[in-house]
Amino acid sequence: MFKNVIVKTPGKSYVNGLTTSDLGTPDYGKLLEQHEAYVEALKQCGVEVTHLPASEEFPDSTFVEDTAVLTPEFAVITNPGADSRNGEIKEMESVLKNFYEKFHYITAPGTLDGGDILQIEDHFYIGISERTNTEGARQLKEIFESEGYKATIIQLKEFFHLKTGIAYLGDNVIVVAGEFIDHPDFAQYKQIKVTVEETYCANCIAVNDYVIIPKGYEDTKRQINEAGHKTIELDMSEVRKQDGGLSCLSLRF
Ligand code: CIR
Repeated sequence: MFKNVIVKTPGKSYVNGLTTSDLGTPDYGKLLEQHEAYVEALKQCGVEVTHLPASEEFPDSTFVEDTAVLTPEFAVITNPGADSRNGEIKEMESVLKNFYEKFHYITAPGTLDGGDILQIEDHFYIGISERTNTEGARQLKEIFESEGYKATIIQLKEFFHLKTGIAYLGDNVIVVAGEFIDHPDFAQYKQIKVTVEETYCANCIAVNDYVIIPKGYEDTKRQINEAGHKTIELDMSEVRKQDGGLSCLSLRF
C-alpha cells in the first residue's frame, strides 16, 4: 500500500521544457486542470499528498519521479541525466528529509532518472537510456543489492524511459508495450500486452485499489479491468506533449 505521494505544480516555464514529441506547445491552463485532476485521482486512491509549489527555473520539475527512487527503508537521490533538470534534486532531497532518515546518492559520472526504475516486489529493474548511463545503473544496482533487494539492468532500445513502456499492477501482473513484450527479463510475469496504437497507456500507475490510466485507450483499459482492477482515466494530452506520463508526475511511497 502507498501512504504518501509527492507532486509538484507545473510552472509557466513548463511550455519551454524538454521534449522530443511533435505534438505542439502545451496549453498551460489546460495542463493545470489536468494536474489538478491527477492530484484528485491520487486522493481518491487514499494517499496523503505533499504538494510542492511551482519552480519557474526548472521547466520540467513537475516530473518529480525523476529526482528520487524510494523504498520503504531508504531514499535514493538521483543524478538526472539532463543538465537543465539536475538542480531539481536539491528541493526533493530536503522534502524527503521529512520522510526518510537513510539516503543514498547517485553521483557523477553516473546519471540516472527515476523514470528508468521499476519496482516489482523486491526486485528493481533499472533501464539504461538516454538519461540513465551504465555507471548510474551500476551504482543503483549496488545500492539495492547492499540493501537486500534484487536488481536487473535492462538496456533500452527505443523507449525514452523504462517506465514509458512497462508498469507493475501487483499480483505478478505487468503491463507491457513495444520492446518489453516477451522480453526475457520479464518472462516470469503475467503480461497485459498493449497494442502499438495504445503504447502511451503502458505508462499507468497502480495506486492501492486503483490503476490510473490515460484516457482514450479502450483495449488496454478493458484488459486491465478484466484482470480485476478498477481504473481511473485521466486526460494527459498536455503532459504527453512534453514526453511525460502518469508515473512521471509523482513519487509514490
Ligand atoms: C524530460 O524530458 O525530462 C521531461 N520533459 C519529461 C520527463 C518524463 N519523466 C518520466 O518519464 N519519468
